[in-house]
Amino acid sequence: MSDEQTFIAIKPDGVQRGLIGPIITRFEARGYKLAGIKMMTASKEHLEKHYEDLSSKPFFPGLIKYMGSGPICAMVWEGRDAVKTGRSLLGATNPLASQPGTIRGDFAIDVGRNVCHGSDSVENAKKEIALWFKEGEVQSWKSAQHDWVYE
Ligand code: YYY
Ligand code: MG
Repeated sequence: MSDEQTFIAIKPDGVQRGLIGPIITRFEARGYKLAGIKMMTASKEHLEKHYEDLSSKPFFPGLIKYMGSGPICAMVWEGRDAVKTGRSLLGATNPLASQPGTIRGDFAIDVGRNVCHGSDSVENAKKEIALWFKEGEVQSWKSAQHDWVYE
């Protein structure tokens, strides 16, 4: 299937550091298709919902504060195995454990400033896309490159 979607977000540090272009370039160059994109400063309630599974973690309050500290670039990327491959493009949660060549491995040092988010399962991708995007904000379109990316 080539229409799997994942939710990828460039966090406030990634936006401030001018990394929107480089991060988008990696997904585009790999062959993924951008189905939705917007800038959004998320409310505390929105972020608490997004990270609800982590609410008992000691880093949770700091994570919510950092994520709400400025605009986020929220995106939906589409293509075969987009969730799993999206995670591998991002690298490990802790940038110091990320391989060079990954986004976090090339652009980040601190786990609390790891520049990007990616859904960790197809089920969570669906939930996150529904949380961050309204009906009509995600486009269904055929890329002219499709038959050059997929056999
Ligand atoms: O999915 P991913 O972003 O790679 O990691 P999660 O375990 O979902 O944690 C979400 C977010 O929390 C992570 O990107 C940074 C932050 N965080 C942290 O500040 N300190 C930790 N020890 C673990 C995670
Ligand atoms: Mg996660």
